[in-house]
Amino acid sequence: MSTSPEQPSALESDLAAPALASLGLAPWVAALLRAAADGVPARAAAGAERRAARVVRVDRGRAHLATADGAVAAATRTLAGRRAGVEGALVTGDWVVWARDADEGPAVLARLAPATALVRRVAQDDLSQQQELATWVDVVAVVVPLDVEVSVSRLERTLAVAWESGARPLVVATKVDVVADAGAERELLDRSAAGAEVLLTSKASGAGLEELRAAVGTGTLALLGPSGAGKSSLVNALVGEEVQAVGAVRGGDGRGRHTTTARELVPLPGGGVLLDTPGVRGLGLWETADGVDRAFEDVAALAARCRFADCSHSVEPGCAVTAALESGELPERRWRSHQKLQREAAALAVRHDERLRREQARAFSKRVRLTAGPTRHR
Ligand SMILES: Nc1nc2c(ncn2[C@@H]2O[C@H](COP(=O)(O)OP(=O)(O)OP(=O)(O)O)[C@@H](O)[C@H]2O)c(=O)[nH]1
Ligand SMILES: [Mg+2]
Ligand SMILES: [Zn+2]
Repeated sequence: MSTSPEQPSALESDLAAPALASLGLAPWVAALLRAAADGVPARAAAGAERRAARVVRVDRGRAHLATADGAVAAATRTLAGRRAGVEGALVTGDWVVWARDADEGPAVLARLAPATALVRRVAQDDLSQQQELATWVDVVAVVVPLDVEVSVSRLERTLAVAWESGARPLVVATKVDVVADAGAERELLDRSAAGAEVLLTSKASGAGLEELRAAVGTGTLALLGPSGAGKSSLVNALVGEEVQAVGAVRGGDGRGRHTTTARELVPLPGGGVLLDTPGVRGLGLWETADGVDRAFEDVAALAARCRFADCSHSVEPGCAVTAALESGELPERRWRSHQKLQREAAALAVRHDERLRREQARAFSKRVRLTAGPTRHR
């Protein structure tokens, strides 16, 4: 399709639209979208104008797109999309090229390979798989509620996920208004955050909200944390309106009931986007060796100082980890949770390899059956 010089294409006007800019469209992402649109084969959605959009939410079978002129729901599987060779499932946060197909309506024709992605390792029975949860996130805020005792191991696990995403991790403590000694909480969080910045916030007092707003900037900030932590409350506080439902905390254990049920992008007035998420469960299955190392940079740095490269940090002479445990430089509890996470990551990797091995064995036996062919049908 050729464009006259006076009349910008629909895609170019999208890429210049304030609506997409406020959804975090950076110039370099616009360039990628341009290239992706050029790459869509002509036979996919022939004649329809290519447009740009961001996926704000994905329901069963439908991707809700924010476009330059409003919300559009596109089927996640379309013939046009298949012709265009769209790869991978659509995920909240995706930047896509789409068009109104004459038969199928709005159809996604290209999905940018994400620069950053929140990923969950799911282990089901004997399978382990990666599942993308959200993409194109600039900051991952690990949300820690202060109305219950801080779970340092959960913080560390979630930070591992944050590091692995490729985005900048941030620790956001909530409900600081209910805390007697905020200084002590900050100290604990600073110690466990392995270099990530820590913000203490409260929707009740407004503490820390300006800093959080500044951390979003014009990018995308994802809120990750347990149910009832106050993620949606933070969204509402920054939007200045009750856009997200907020749940009541059950008496006693301070735990909420999963009020938010979908991952959803919420644009902020003045630019920038928040990603609200449902409380995360089963974080024990998210770890990877890489993420663990980055969440435990202090431990990794110690281990690098051991005399033996393959030190098991138990009986070896010149072990920097044992020395740091003895001197108290490395808290016992932190070391134990590092060990636990590493074991889980290792177990997951083994399950993954096991699955690969079985898949290869299956493919092989299928080939053998095929070549053996006719002799089997007597
Ligand atoms: N005291 C106090 N309570 C808060 C604060 N922020 C949130 N809460 C309360 O915490 C409860 C849970 O808040 P939500 O925002 O729904 O929590 P969530 O993290 O979105 O929970 P899910 O959607 O279930 O994952 C609600 O009762 C809020 O009123 C705060 O700053 N101070
Ligand atoms: Mg919520
Ligand atoms: Zn050692």
